[in-house]
Amino acid sequence: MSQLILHHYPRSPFSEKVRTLLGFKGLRWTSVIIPAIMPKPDVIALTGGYRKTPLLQIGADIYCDTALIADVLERLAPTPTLYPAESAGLARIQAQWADSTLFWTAIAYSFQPAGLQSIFGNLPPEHLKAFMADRAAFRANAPRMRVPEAIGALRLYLEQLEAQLADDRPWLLGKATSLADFSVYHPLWYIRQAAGVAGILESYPHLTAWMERVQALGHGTSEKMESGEAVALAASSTPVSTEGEAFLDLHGLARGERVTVAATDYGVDPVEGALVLSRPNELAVRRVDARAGEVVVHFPRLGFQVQKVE
Ligand SMILES: N[C@@H](CCC(=O)N[C@@H](CS)C(=O)NCC(=O)O)C(=O)O
Repeated sequence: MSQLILHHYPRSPFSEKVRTLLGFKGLRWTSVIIPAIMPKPDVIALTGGYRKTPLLQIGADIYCDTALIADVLERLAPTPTLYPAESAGLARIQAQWADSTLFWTAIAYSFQPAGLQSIFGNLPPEHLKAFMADRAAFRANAPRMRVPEAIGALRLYLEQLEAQLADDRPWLLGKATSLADFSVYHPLWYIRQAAGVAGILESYPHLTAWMERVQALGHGTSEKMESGEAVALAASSTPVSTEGEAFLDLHGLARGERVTVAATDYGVDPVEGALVLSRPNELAVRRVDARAGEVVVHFPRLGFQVQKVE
């Protein structure tokens, strides 16, 4: 199996989603810790602009966004599956809801003063200020909730999730684990980090027992690498060939045309390159970086937009 390099940092909920996916699949991986705020020169050398966390690197192929990373891990290690036949569609839909709606509700809820104190209490005030300034720019388009709305919405969501587990099923969609478990888990894991406001979870016994089950899947086995080494590894690797792949054209673009690809929700920094892959669920651009060399940067189709560079 190719070397799986996860670029992440400990407190990142979407990174926790992927760490737990790696545990579920029992994979060995390489851990590169990246900064939580800009500047991130080694991340940008690899992606060409995309700055969200986490990234999966396999040689000179860089996979952005955890929806795609989940699919890549499924391709590489199909068992145990994230998409059980009886609930694959539902798993993707519940995961998409959790990665957007539940996630932003959990963030707004956790950023109450008592939650902030638990998460950032040990940070010097200037670091907290730098973090908040970074996120204000990053979140330009993200939904914003105030605390009372976040509390109200979170209670309802937790009740709904508790009801989903009330028949003593082990996993959200039944007997089999699915992607839904990992996407619902990471926002609730973040609330747990916000210890001062995490008590809300204790009113939901099925949900807390389910969280223990997800946590028990672990994080697989990892070894550390410095980010500069990961950039050098990209430079000395060749991206996987995309020749001969069917090319789904929805934009009036030919293979190899210069485009930008950017997220449509938040963290919308564009990545420019030649469009070399256009699958129903995945896009990729090839770019040449002064430090990382020739890399192919991959994105899921959902949540991203492609624009021709004139
Ligand atoms: N849709 C993205 C969301 C990723 C995301 O929002 N990650 C957060 C951290 S958990 C982030 O990028 N924060 C800013 C940063 O790390 O620079 C995914 O599934 O990977």
